[in-house]
Amino acid sequence: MNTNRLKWLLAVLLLGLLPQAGMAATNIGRGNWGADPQSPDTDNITDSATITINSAAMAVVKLAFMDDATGTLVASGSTVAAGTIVKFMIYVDNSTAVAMNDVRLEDLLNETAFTYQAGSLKWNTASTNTASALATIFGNTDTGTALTDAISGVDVGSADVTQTPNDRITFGAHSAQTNGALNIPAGKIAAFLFRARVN
Ligand SMILES: [Ca+2]
Ligand SMILES: [Ca+2]
Ligand SMILES: [Ca+2]
Repeated sequence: MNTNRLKWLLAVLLLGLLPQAGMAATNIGRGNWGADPQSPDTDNITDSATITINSAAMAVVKLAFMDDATGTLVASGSTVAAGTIVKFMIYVDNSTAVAMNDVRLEDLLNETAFTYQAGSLKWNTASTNTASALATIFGNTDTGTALTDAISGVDVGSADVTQTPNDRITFGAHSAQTNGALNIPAGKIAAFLFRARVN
C-alpha cells in the first residue's frame, strides 16, 4: 500500500473513532410592513442579524479501576482473577457554557458476569471542573457523596438488582427508576462510581 493510501485509510479510521462534531443552527427573524417579509431582505423592515446556536455532542465515558483509592485503571480487555472487585466509574463532561438539565444515565450490568456490591453508589455532586485530569475525576467521585440503592427522588441514583439478566443502575429521572433529576452545570463533570465483583 502506498503512503498516501495509508494516510487516507488512517484518516477514515480516526474519523470513525472521533466524537460527532457539534451542529451549528442558524436563524433569522424577518419582518415587513404592508406585505409579507421578503428574502433577500429588500423590504420596509430590516430583518434581524443571523443568530447561530452551536450544539455539542456529549459523550458518556465508562472506566474500571482497582478496588482501592489509587485510581489504578483496569483496562478494557484485562484479565483478572475470578472474585476480583472493581470500581466502575461513568461520567459526562459538560464542556459547554449551558447547563444540561434532566440528564439520564443507565448502566446495564450483566448479573452473570458481575455481582453489584450493595450500597456502593457514589457521585461527585457534579462539582468537578470540565476537562479535569482523570485522577481528579476519580478522586472527587471515590471520596464523593453516597447514593442509596433505593429508587426514590431523595437522590440521583439507584441500583435495581431485581432486573434480569442485567441489573440496572441508573442516574437521573429515568422513567423506570425515578431518581431525582440530574442537572449538570455549565463547565462541570457529573461522575458516578459503584463496585462490582467479577464472577
Ligand atoms: Ca425584512
Ligand atoms: Ca437512591
Ligand atoms: Ca438481577
